[in-house]
Amino acid sequence: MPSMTKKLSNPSPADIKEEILGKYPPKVARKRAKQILINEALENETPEITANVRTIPGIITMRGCTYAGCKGVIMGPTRDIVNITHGPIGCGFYSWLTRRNQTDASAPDSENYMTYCFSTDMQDKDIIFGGEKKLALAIQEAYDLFHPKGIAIFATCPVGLIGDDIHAVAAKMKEKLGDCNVFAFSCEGYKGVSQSAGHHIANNQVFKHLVGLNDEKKPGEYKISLLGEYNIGGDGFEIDRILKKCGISNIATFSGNSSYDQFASAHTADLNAVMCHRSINYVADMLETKYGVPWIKVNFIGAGAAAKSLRKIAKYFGDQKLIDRVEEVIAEEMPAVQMVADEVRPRTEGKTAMLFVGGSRAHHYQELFKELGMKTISAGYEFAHRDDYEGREVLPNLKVDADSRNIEEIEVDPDETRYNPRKSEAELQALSEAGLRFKGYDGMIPEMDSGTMVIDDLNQYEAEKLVEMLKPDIFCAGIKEKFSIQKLGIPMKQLHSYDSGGPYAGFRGAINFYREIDRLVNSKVWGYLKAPWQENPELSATYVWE
Ligand code: CFM
Repeated sequence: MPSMTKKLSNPSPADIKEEILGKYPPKVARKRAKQILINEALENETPEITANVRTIPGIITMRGCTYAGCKGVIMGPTRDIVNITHGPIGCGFYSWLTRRNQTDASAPDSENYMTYCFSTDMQDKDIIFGGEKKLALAIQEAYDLFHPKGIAIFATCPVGLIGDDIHAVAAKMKEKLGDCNVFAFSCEGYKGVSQSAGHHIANNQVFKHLVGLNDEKKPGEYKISLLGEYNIGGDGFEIDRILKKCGISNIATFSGNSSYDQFASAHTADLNAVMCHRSINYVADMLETKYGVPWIKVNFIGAGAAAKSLRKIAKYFGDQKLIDRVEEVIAEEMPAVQMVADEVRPRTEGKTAMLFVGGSRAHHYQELFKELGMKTISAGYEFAHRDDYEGREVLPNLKVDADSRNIEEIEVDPDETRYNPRKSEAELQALSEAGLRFKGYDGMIPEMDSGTMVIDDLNQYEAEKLVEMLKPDIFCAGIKEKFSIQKLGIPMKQLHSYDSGGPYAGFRGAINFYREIDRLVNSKVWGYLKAPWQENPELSATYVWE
């Protein structure tokens, strides 16, 4: 196909932006211009980007829907809650085992419903006459079969359109069943502009219906909860291995390899460590307001970042025994990481990467690329908000539009009996002065070099243009992008599902990542993408009668 790209030998970011926008009608171009940012060092401030706004109809976005964010992302990784999709069978089917969140159900008494697909399988007549009765029957059937501790109901688009009252059905069934916690999520696919709205809807309900149900004291000296870690490709297993080695107890992971009881006990931890800021930061705030548990931002993607995060946790508890143990663990783990980094680095140094992932990985994975000596030349989130780009300082200035107003914000007050500030104001102050930052996140933009391109809600057309013009050595995104990028002759790494690989978190994860990226960016196969006759049409033939 003839390419419309102007032949620029060394296009500047401004040329690229102009070229991309040039294809759009003026109104679309004006809107996209605010979501395509050329990073520059401004005096004391971070450049502003537009984010968390509707995708323009007709554009092939990389985003998913609100139901996906709720049912798939937040509730998907919990093994012992039965998740029933109330809707046509397609929604249940396509969200069945498609995210690579892993679980460990090896204990003899651990239930695992993740391998099942539960759906009310709505038909035309249910759309016309209402689906509430069918939903109640489905809940009863799941209960009779499995007797789970909890049943969660997820609304799909048609359920919202016909007005089934899923919360009333859930409340009625909870009362009827007696020993099963039934709750529902109004997470219709169209409810928000992306899956981010689904995270919020899910987390609010988890906070209302699950967190705080179990006050029993869990064993452990240093108790944390890990917020926003979903155990994709076993990342959570590796983080748990490291924490355990350090003597840190993980009370609850939201929600990788989690269970009903972990959510119920989360409020008993003494610190919340936030991995994915986008999907869960408000839960950290709510846990602090209601129960007095402070939070810090961590990142276990990248060996250096993992070591830094462990040191932060140790600093918070302030116990010399833990501080020393963390140093010992880092000293034990790092040589193997360093050995592979040293081996690979001569082959990866100076190569370039582009990262377009949901809401935190496009930032976190820049750490791993830095450890390989690679430069991230363009990155963006599918659905993150301005605070994930520019830092939490912008939170008070965020515009509340009709779409964000649609998503419930729950009011939380200190719990009358269980609010217990884990550190006094003076202790928190002293820790902050010693360099430990609470509730802090600076976002992705300040950490990227000037002249790099930060693009929100990238679409297929823009992805192809970027790759054509900047020719990165690797492009990271998801399955929807994979093959169109590979057809352009650029290796593509899935950073949602990790293509069947992983873990990439922690120390062992870093080693896995270094080796895979080395293989990808140095493979010769990309040079053979064009058939010989496309490059050099030298064969000729004549018809016999000529
Ligand atoms: Fe958080 Fe995630 Fe992400 Fe996310 Fe996701 Fe994911 Fe992601 Mo896919 S919770 S924002 S909604 S880190 S499923 S584990 S990889 S888009 S960058």
